[in-house]
Amino acid sequence: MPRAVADVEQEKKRAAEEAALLVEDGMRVGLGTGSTVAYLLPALAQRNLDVRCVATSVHTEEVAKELGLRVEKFEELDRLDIAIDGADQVAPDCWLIKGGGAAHTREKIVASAAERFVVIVSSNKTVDELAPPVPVELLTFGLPSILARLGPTDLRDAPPSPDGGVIADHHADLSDPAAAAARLSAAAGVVEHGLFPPELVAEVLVAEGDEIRRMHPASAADAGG
Ligand code: DER
Repeated sequence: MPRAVADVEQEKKRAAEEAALLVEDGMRVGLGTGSTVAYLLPALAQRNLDVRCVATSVHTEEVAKELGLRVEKFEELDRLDIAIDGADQVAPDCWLIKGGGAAHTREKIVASAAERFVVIVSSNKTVDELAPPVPVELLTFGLPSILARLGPTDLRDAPPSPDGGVIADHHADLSDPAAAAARLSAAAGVVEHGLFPPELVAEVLVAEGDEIRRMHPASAADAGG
C-alpha cells in the first residue's frame, strides 16, 4: 500500500536528521538538493558545527546560507569529507537514480569528491529494480542530433541547469544499469546522467517509520565500510 504523504515526509525528516549526526566539527560537507535535503539543512545548522559546505544547487545554497551554514564555492575546495543527498530510486545493490530535481550533474561531482557519500531516503524510494526514465543533462549545441542518437528522451519543461544544460528524461533499458550508465557516459553531448553506481555510495539511510535501515553496497562492505 502506498505510504501516506505525512508518513513519507516524516521518514525524509528522520533520515535527514540521522545523517546530520554523521557530520563532525571541521568537516567539509557536500549538501545535496531536494525535499529530503530540505530537512537536512536545519538539522545540520542546529548542531552549530564549524563546517565548510558546498551546495549542489542555487536553492540549497540560498537556504543553507539563510540558516547560517558556511557555503563556499566548489572552486575553493578540492575534497569533501562527506556529502549527503537524496535519491529518486535506490536498488538493492545501491545503484541509484537521481536527478528528479535536475541537479544530478552537480550532485555527481560533489558525491565523487566526497570521502563518504551518504544517501538519505524515505522507504518509498527503495525499489526491486531501477525503472526508467533516467534524468540527463544535455548540451544545447546540436541538441536535435544528440536526441536523435540517444533514443527516446523527453525534454523537461524546466529552466536550464545553472551550467546552461538542457534537462531531459531518457527512457533507457535499465536491465543492466552499468551498461546503461556506460552508454550514456559515452554519448556525445550528454553532460551527465542520473545513474549513480554503488561504487560512489558509502551508505544509504532508509527511514522505515521511526527506524533507520542502513544499506551498504558490496564494494563498501568489502572495504570494511
Ligand atoms: O534531484 C535529485 O537528484 C534529488 O536529490 C532527488 O534525487 C531526491 O529528491 P527528493 O529528496 O526531493 O526526493
